[in-house]
Amino acid sequence: MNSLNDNVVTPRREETRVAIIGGGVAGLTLATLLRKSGVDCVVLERRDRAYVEQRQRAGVVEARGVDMFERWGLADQLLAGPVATTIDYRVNGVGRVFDAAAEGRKPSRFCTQQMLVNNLLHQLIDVMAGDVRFEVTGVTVRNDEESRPSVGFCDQGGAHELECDYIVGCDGDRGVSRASIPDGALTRYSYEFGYAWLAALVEAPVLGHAIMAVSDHGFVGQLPRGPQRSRYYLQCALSDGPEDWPDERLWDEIRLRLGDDSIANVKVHEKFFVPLRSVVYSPMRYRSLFLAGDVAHLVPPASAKGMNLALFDVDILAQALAGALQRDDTAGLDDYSDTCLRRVWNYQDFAVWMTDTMHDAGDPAQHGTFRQMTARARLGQLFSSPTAARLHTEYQLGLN
Ligand code: RFL
Repeated sequence: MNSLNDNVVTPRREETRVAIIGGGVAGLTLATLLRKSGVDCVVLERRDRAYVEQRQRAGVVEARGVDMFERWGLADQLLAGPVATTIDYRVNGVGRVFDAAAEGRKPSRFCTQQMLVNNLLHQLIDVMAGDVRFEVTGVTVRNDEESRPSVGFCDQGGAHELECDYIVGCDGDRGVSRASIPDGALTRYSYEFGYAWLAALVEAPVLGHAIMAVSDHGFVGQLPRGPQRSRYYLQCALSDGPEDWPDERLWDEIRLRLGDDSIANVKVHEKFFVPLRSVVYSPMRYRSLFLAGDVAHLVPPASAKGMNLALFDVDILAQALAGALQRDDTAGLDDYSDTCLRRVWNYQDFAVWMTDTMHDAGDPAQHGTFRQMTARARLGQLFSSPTAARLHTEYQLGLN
């Protein structure tokens, strides 16, 4: 019961094993895996369910993620959509289709982040009766040596103090969990690429293969976002905003960069701008608080790996938490940060490769004509060198 005393609200005390801050793809997947393992947890999400359900971002669950959901017995419930193995890499309008399929490996699948999140919400809340609190405010983290870890928050019922064994921060780059860690405890590594992407969700499907195209006018990509829609990404200046990109200019640039005059203007549902940057925080743990997903690392969207890295983190963490809480074996938790960061750095390197190659090979104003030609040679290797093709396939499938 809440009690009021001189305007001081006594929070209602609650208990769980794992308190998860953030109900995006990382938090919801972790909670679903923990429920599957029989570990009690509560997800605290600041937005309402409708908002979380409609937030659109990634499009492909890599092959490793597909394997992971199969291993947890959740692939049929969570993944939908056709297989995704091909990318049309175009240079000045001339396309070559790269097939990222490997013998004996299951393919990646088109499954938009929105579709995955909707399926997770249904599975976790409606099927498994999981505990997700939406629209919470004022989340605070208590993670010291003196007391049991706990998370404070408010909802319509008042103030709560959720005691737990472990706290997991899945609250993205601007959340409160990482901010609760004292200065100096984590190292931040970052790199700014110096340009941005305009992302435009449009009412037109991808016809054929996903496209990543460079031209002398800059980068443009077109990636599937469901049966009726696709997202175009266009390289633009960091300072660009919506006023610089009316729909007419958007379509003119798409036609110019793809070298295809037959593309018609169709409805544009949304436009937003993403600065291209890479960030890593190390280690991904502070005492009883673990970080997973975007709160610990950001990759530029050219790599299409942010959601997939988040899925890897929570796969490792769910197993480690179950080991600690059910078998008193904390080895998995002790290794968590090193295990994830090894993979994160591999994919940061892949993201730098993709981002530099797809932009240097385009507009020579980027890094000059010499780097334009070396980047085009690098892209060409994917089609002439089986060794280069094999490494690229491994990265696309998420095997590194
Ligand atoms: P999310 O999905 O941002 O979820 C964080 C959640 O935490 C909540 N939150 C709080 N809750 C309670 N209290 C607080 N104080 C809170 N602060 C925040 C938020 O409301 C939210 O619900 O992070 P998460 O779970 O770590 O998942 C990461 C992925 O969303 C992200 O990496 C991907 O979307 C990145 N990404 C892509 N990844 C891919 O694997 N393939 C792609 O093709 C791909 N394309 C993209 C992308 C990201 C993009 N943007 C928007 C930068 C394309 C774009 C344009």
